[in-house]
Amino acid sequence: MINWKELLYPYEQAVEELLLKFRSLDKECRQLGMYSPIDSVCGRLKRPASILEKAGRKQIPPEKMEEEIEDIAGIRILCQFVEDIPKVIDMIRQRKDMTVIEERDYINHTKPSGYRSYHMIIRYPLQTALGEKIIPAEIQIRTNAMNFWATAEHSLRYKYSGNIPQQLQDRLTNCAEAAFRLDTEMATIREEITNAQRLNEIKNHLVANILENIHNLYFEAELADMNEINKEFIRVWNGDDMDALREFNEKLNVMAEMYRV
Ligand code: 0O2
Repeated sequence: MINWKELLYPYEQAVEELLLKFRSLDKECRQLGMYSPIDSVCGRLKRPASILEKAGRKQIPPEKMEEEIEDIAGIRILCQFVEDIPKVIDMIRQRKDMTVIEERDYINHTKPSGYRSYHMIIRYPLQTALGEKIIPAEIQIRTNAMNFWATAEHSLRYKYSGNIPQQLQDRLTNCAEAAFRLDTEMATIREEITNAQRLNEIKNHLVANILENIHNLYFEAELADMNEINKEFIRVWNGDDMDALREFNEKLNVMAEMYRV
């Protein structure tokens, strides 16, 4: 009898650590004002029924399941654009806290089903209460469009136990082609989109600084001055002019410094 709770615990730990690491990497890139090729990260543990089904299909004996089923722990990294995928792949290849042992490129070699994604099989050293345990894990890297299609197809495959009716299969094939076209079209306006997103991030950062400065000035400045500052903030904010926001923030920085002295 397999003790699933005990068997899956280290894999669950590995998924949590990997999620944290890739989310932190994304956050750090953004905080440093660098472009992050990661849009979002999610993870899952393979369900016991799915582990047993795969073990049966690949004739893996129970004692070898942990070693030979490499996607018990899985994380998925979603990208906005196809061009971001090689950047994520490089980031993973360069990491010192995991070893890539296999890569499967279903983007350049689309599966007959229409499935597109890049898979990396890694070995992740997990520090457990009983010492180090090397955990195999699968990282799937794909765009949001590829994911939209794969998630829908996965649900249908599950519903029809792998035998999707031909008519539905044909429609899925059309949808896969549409997802591919969407990725191709998005690539043509990638620079426009990333520039706009970057500008938004800079603006949000600036406004957060301004609000923090205003908050701190409430403790130091005269009420009349604060009323003026609030009015000016509303005017600058409504004007939607980055330079004016920057100048206003600078002015508040100087004021905060003066009060500090
Ligand atoms: P789960 O647990 O539901 O996520 P396989 O023999 O295909 O089971 P293998 O050899 O590890 O396994 O192959 P592969 O194809 O590199 O990776 C399997 C995983 O990739 C699948 O997990 C899916 O998440 C995804 N995948 C592969 N092919 C397809 C496809 O045609 N459609 C969709 N939607 N996803 C696919 P599982 O087994 O479904 O497990």
